[in-house]
Amino acid sequence: MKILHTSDWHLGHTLYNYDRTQEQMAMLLRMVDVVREEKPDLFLLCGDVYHTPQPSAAVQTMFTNALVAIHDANPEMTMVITAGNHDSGTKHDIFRTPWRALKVHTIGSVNPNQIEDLIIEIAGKGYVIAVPYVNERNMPKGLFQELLNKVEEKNSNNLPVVMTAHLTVSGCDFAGHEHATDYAVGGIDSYHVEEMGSGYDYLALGHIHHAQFVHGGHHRVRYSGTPIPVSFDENYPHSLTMVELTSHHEKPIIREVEIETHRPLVTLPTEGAVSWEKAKQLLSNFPDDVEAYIRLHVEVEDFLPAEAHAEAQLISENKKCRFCVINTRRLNSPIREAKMMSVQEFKSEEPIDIAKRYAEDLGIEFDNDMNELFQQTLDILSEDSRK
Ligand SMILES: [Mn+2]
Repeated sequence: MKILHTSDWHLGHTLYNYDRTQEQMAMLLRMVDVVREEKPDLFLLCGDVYHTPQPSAAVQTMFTNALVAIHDANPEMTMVITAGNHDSGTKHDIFRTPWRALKVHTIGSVNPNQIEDLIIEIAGKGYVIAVPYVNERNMPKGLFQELLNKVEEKNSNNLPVVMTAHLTVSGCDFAGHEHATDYAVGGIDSYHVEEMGSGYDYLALGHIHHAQFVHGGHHRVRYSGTPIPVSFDENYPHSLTMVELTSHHEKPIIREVEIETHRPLVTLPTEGAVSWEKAKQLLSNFPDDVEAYIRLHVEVEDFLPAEAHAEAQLISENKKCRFCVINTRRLNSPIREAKMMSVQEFKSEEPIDIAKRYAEDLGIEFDNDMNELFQQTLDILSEDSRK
């Protein structure tokens, strides 16, 4: 069984209010080409189809047209599309029935009384256990192993077994995810790879945007990463993953297929930060005809000049690049070493300590007034959550 594994398309994502339809279309066309060339038996899109639960009509049309084009590129192929934490699970299921006519299976949510709905058999080829994003509070206990056991019972021909999930597996590399809150908020908790059960031949993951094998997953547990960067910090090549499985209990053969970014996200300078004067120079030296998004990293003594943003806009006016944002770093504030934190570590932090660190990063003094204000806000919030 040959599998194309992708996730986190985030269709409809805008970058600093710039419309990204063009690049998203280019990515979708590339998907169609890869499917035509590779002729996979199974196409897996493991969550975060859209960037928001309420995508516009135009974005939904773009996606549904792309699905039909991908199907047409290899009509024998089965497609399995699960919802991610950015998607609306219920909306994801609306067209479940008509999509089946094109061998497209949409899985938006888990019904604990009908978990066998998550098992898709591809006749003579293999099994897919399609688990969408599930808020940890609603995740049925032992769901993964129960599903794997159900498949094991049916699988008398020793066909390959693939499972999907949209979640964080602990110990993976968060590169590209700027805010730790991406994991802690929205109910995304991290799972140990052992909690995902045993009995699958390949575990196709979505949620983390950097393509990678999961540590401890014996080279059969993998995030495909985003095919198109969603943030400036995703400054690595983007790809989809091709997997070949011969039979149950055999090692998968895995390779990446690079997806070129149509309009790259560029940070100037590429490392560190420079003065505002130097940053302006870098921006004006940026080639006129290169389509890119630009972020500037600027070192300041106190604050950026008020007109800095307008100045940068003016410099890029006659260029094809799109100026997005200026990130500042204060010269005199001691630069704390960036610290990698696990979700557990982050959760054990007191909110006030996180706020204090944030203030420190911004160069704001966290005085008694701030302290009090923060405490009051926390009290209001905790009262609200009790209602
Ligand atoms: Mn995502």
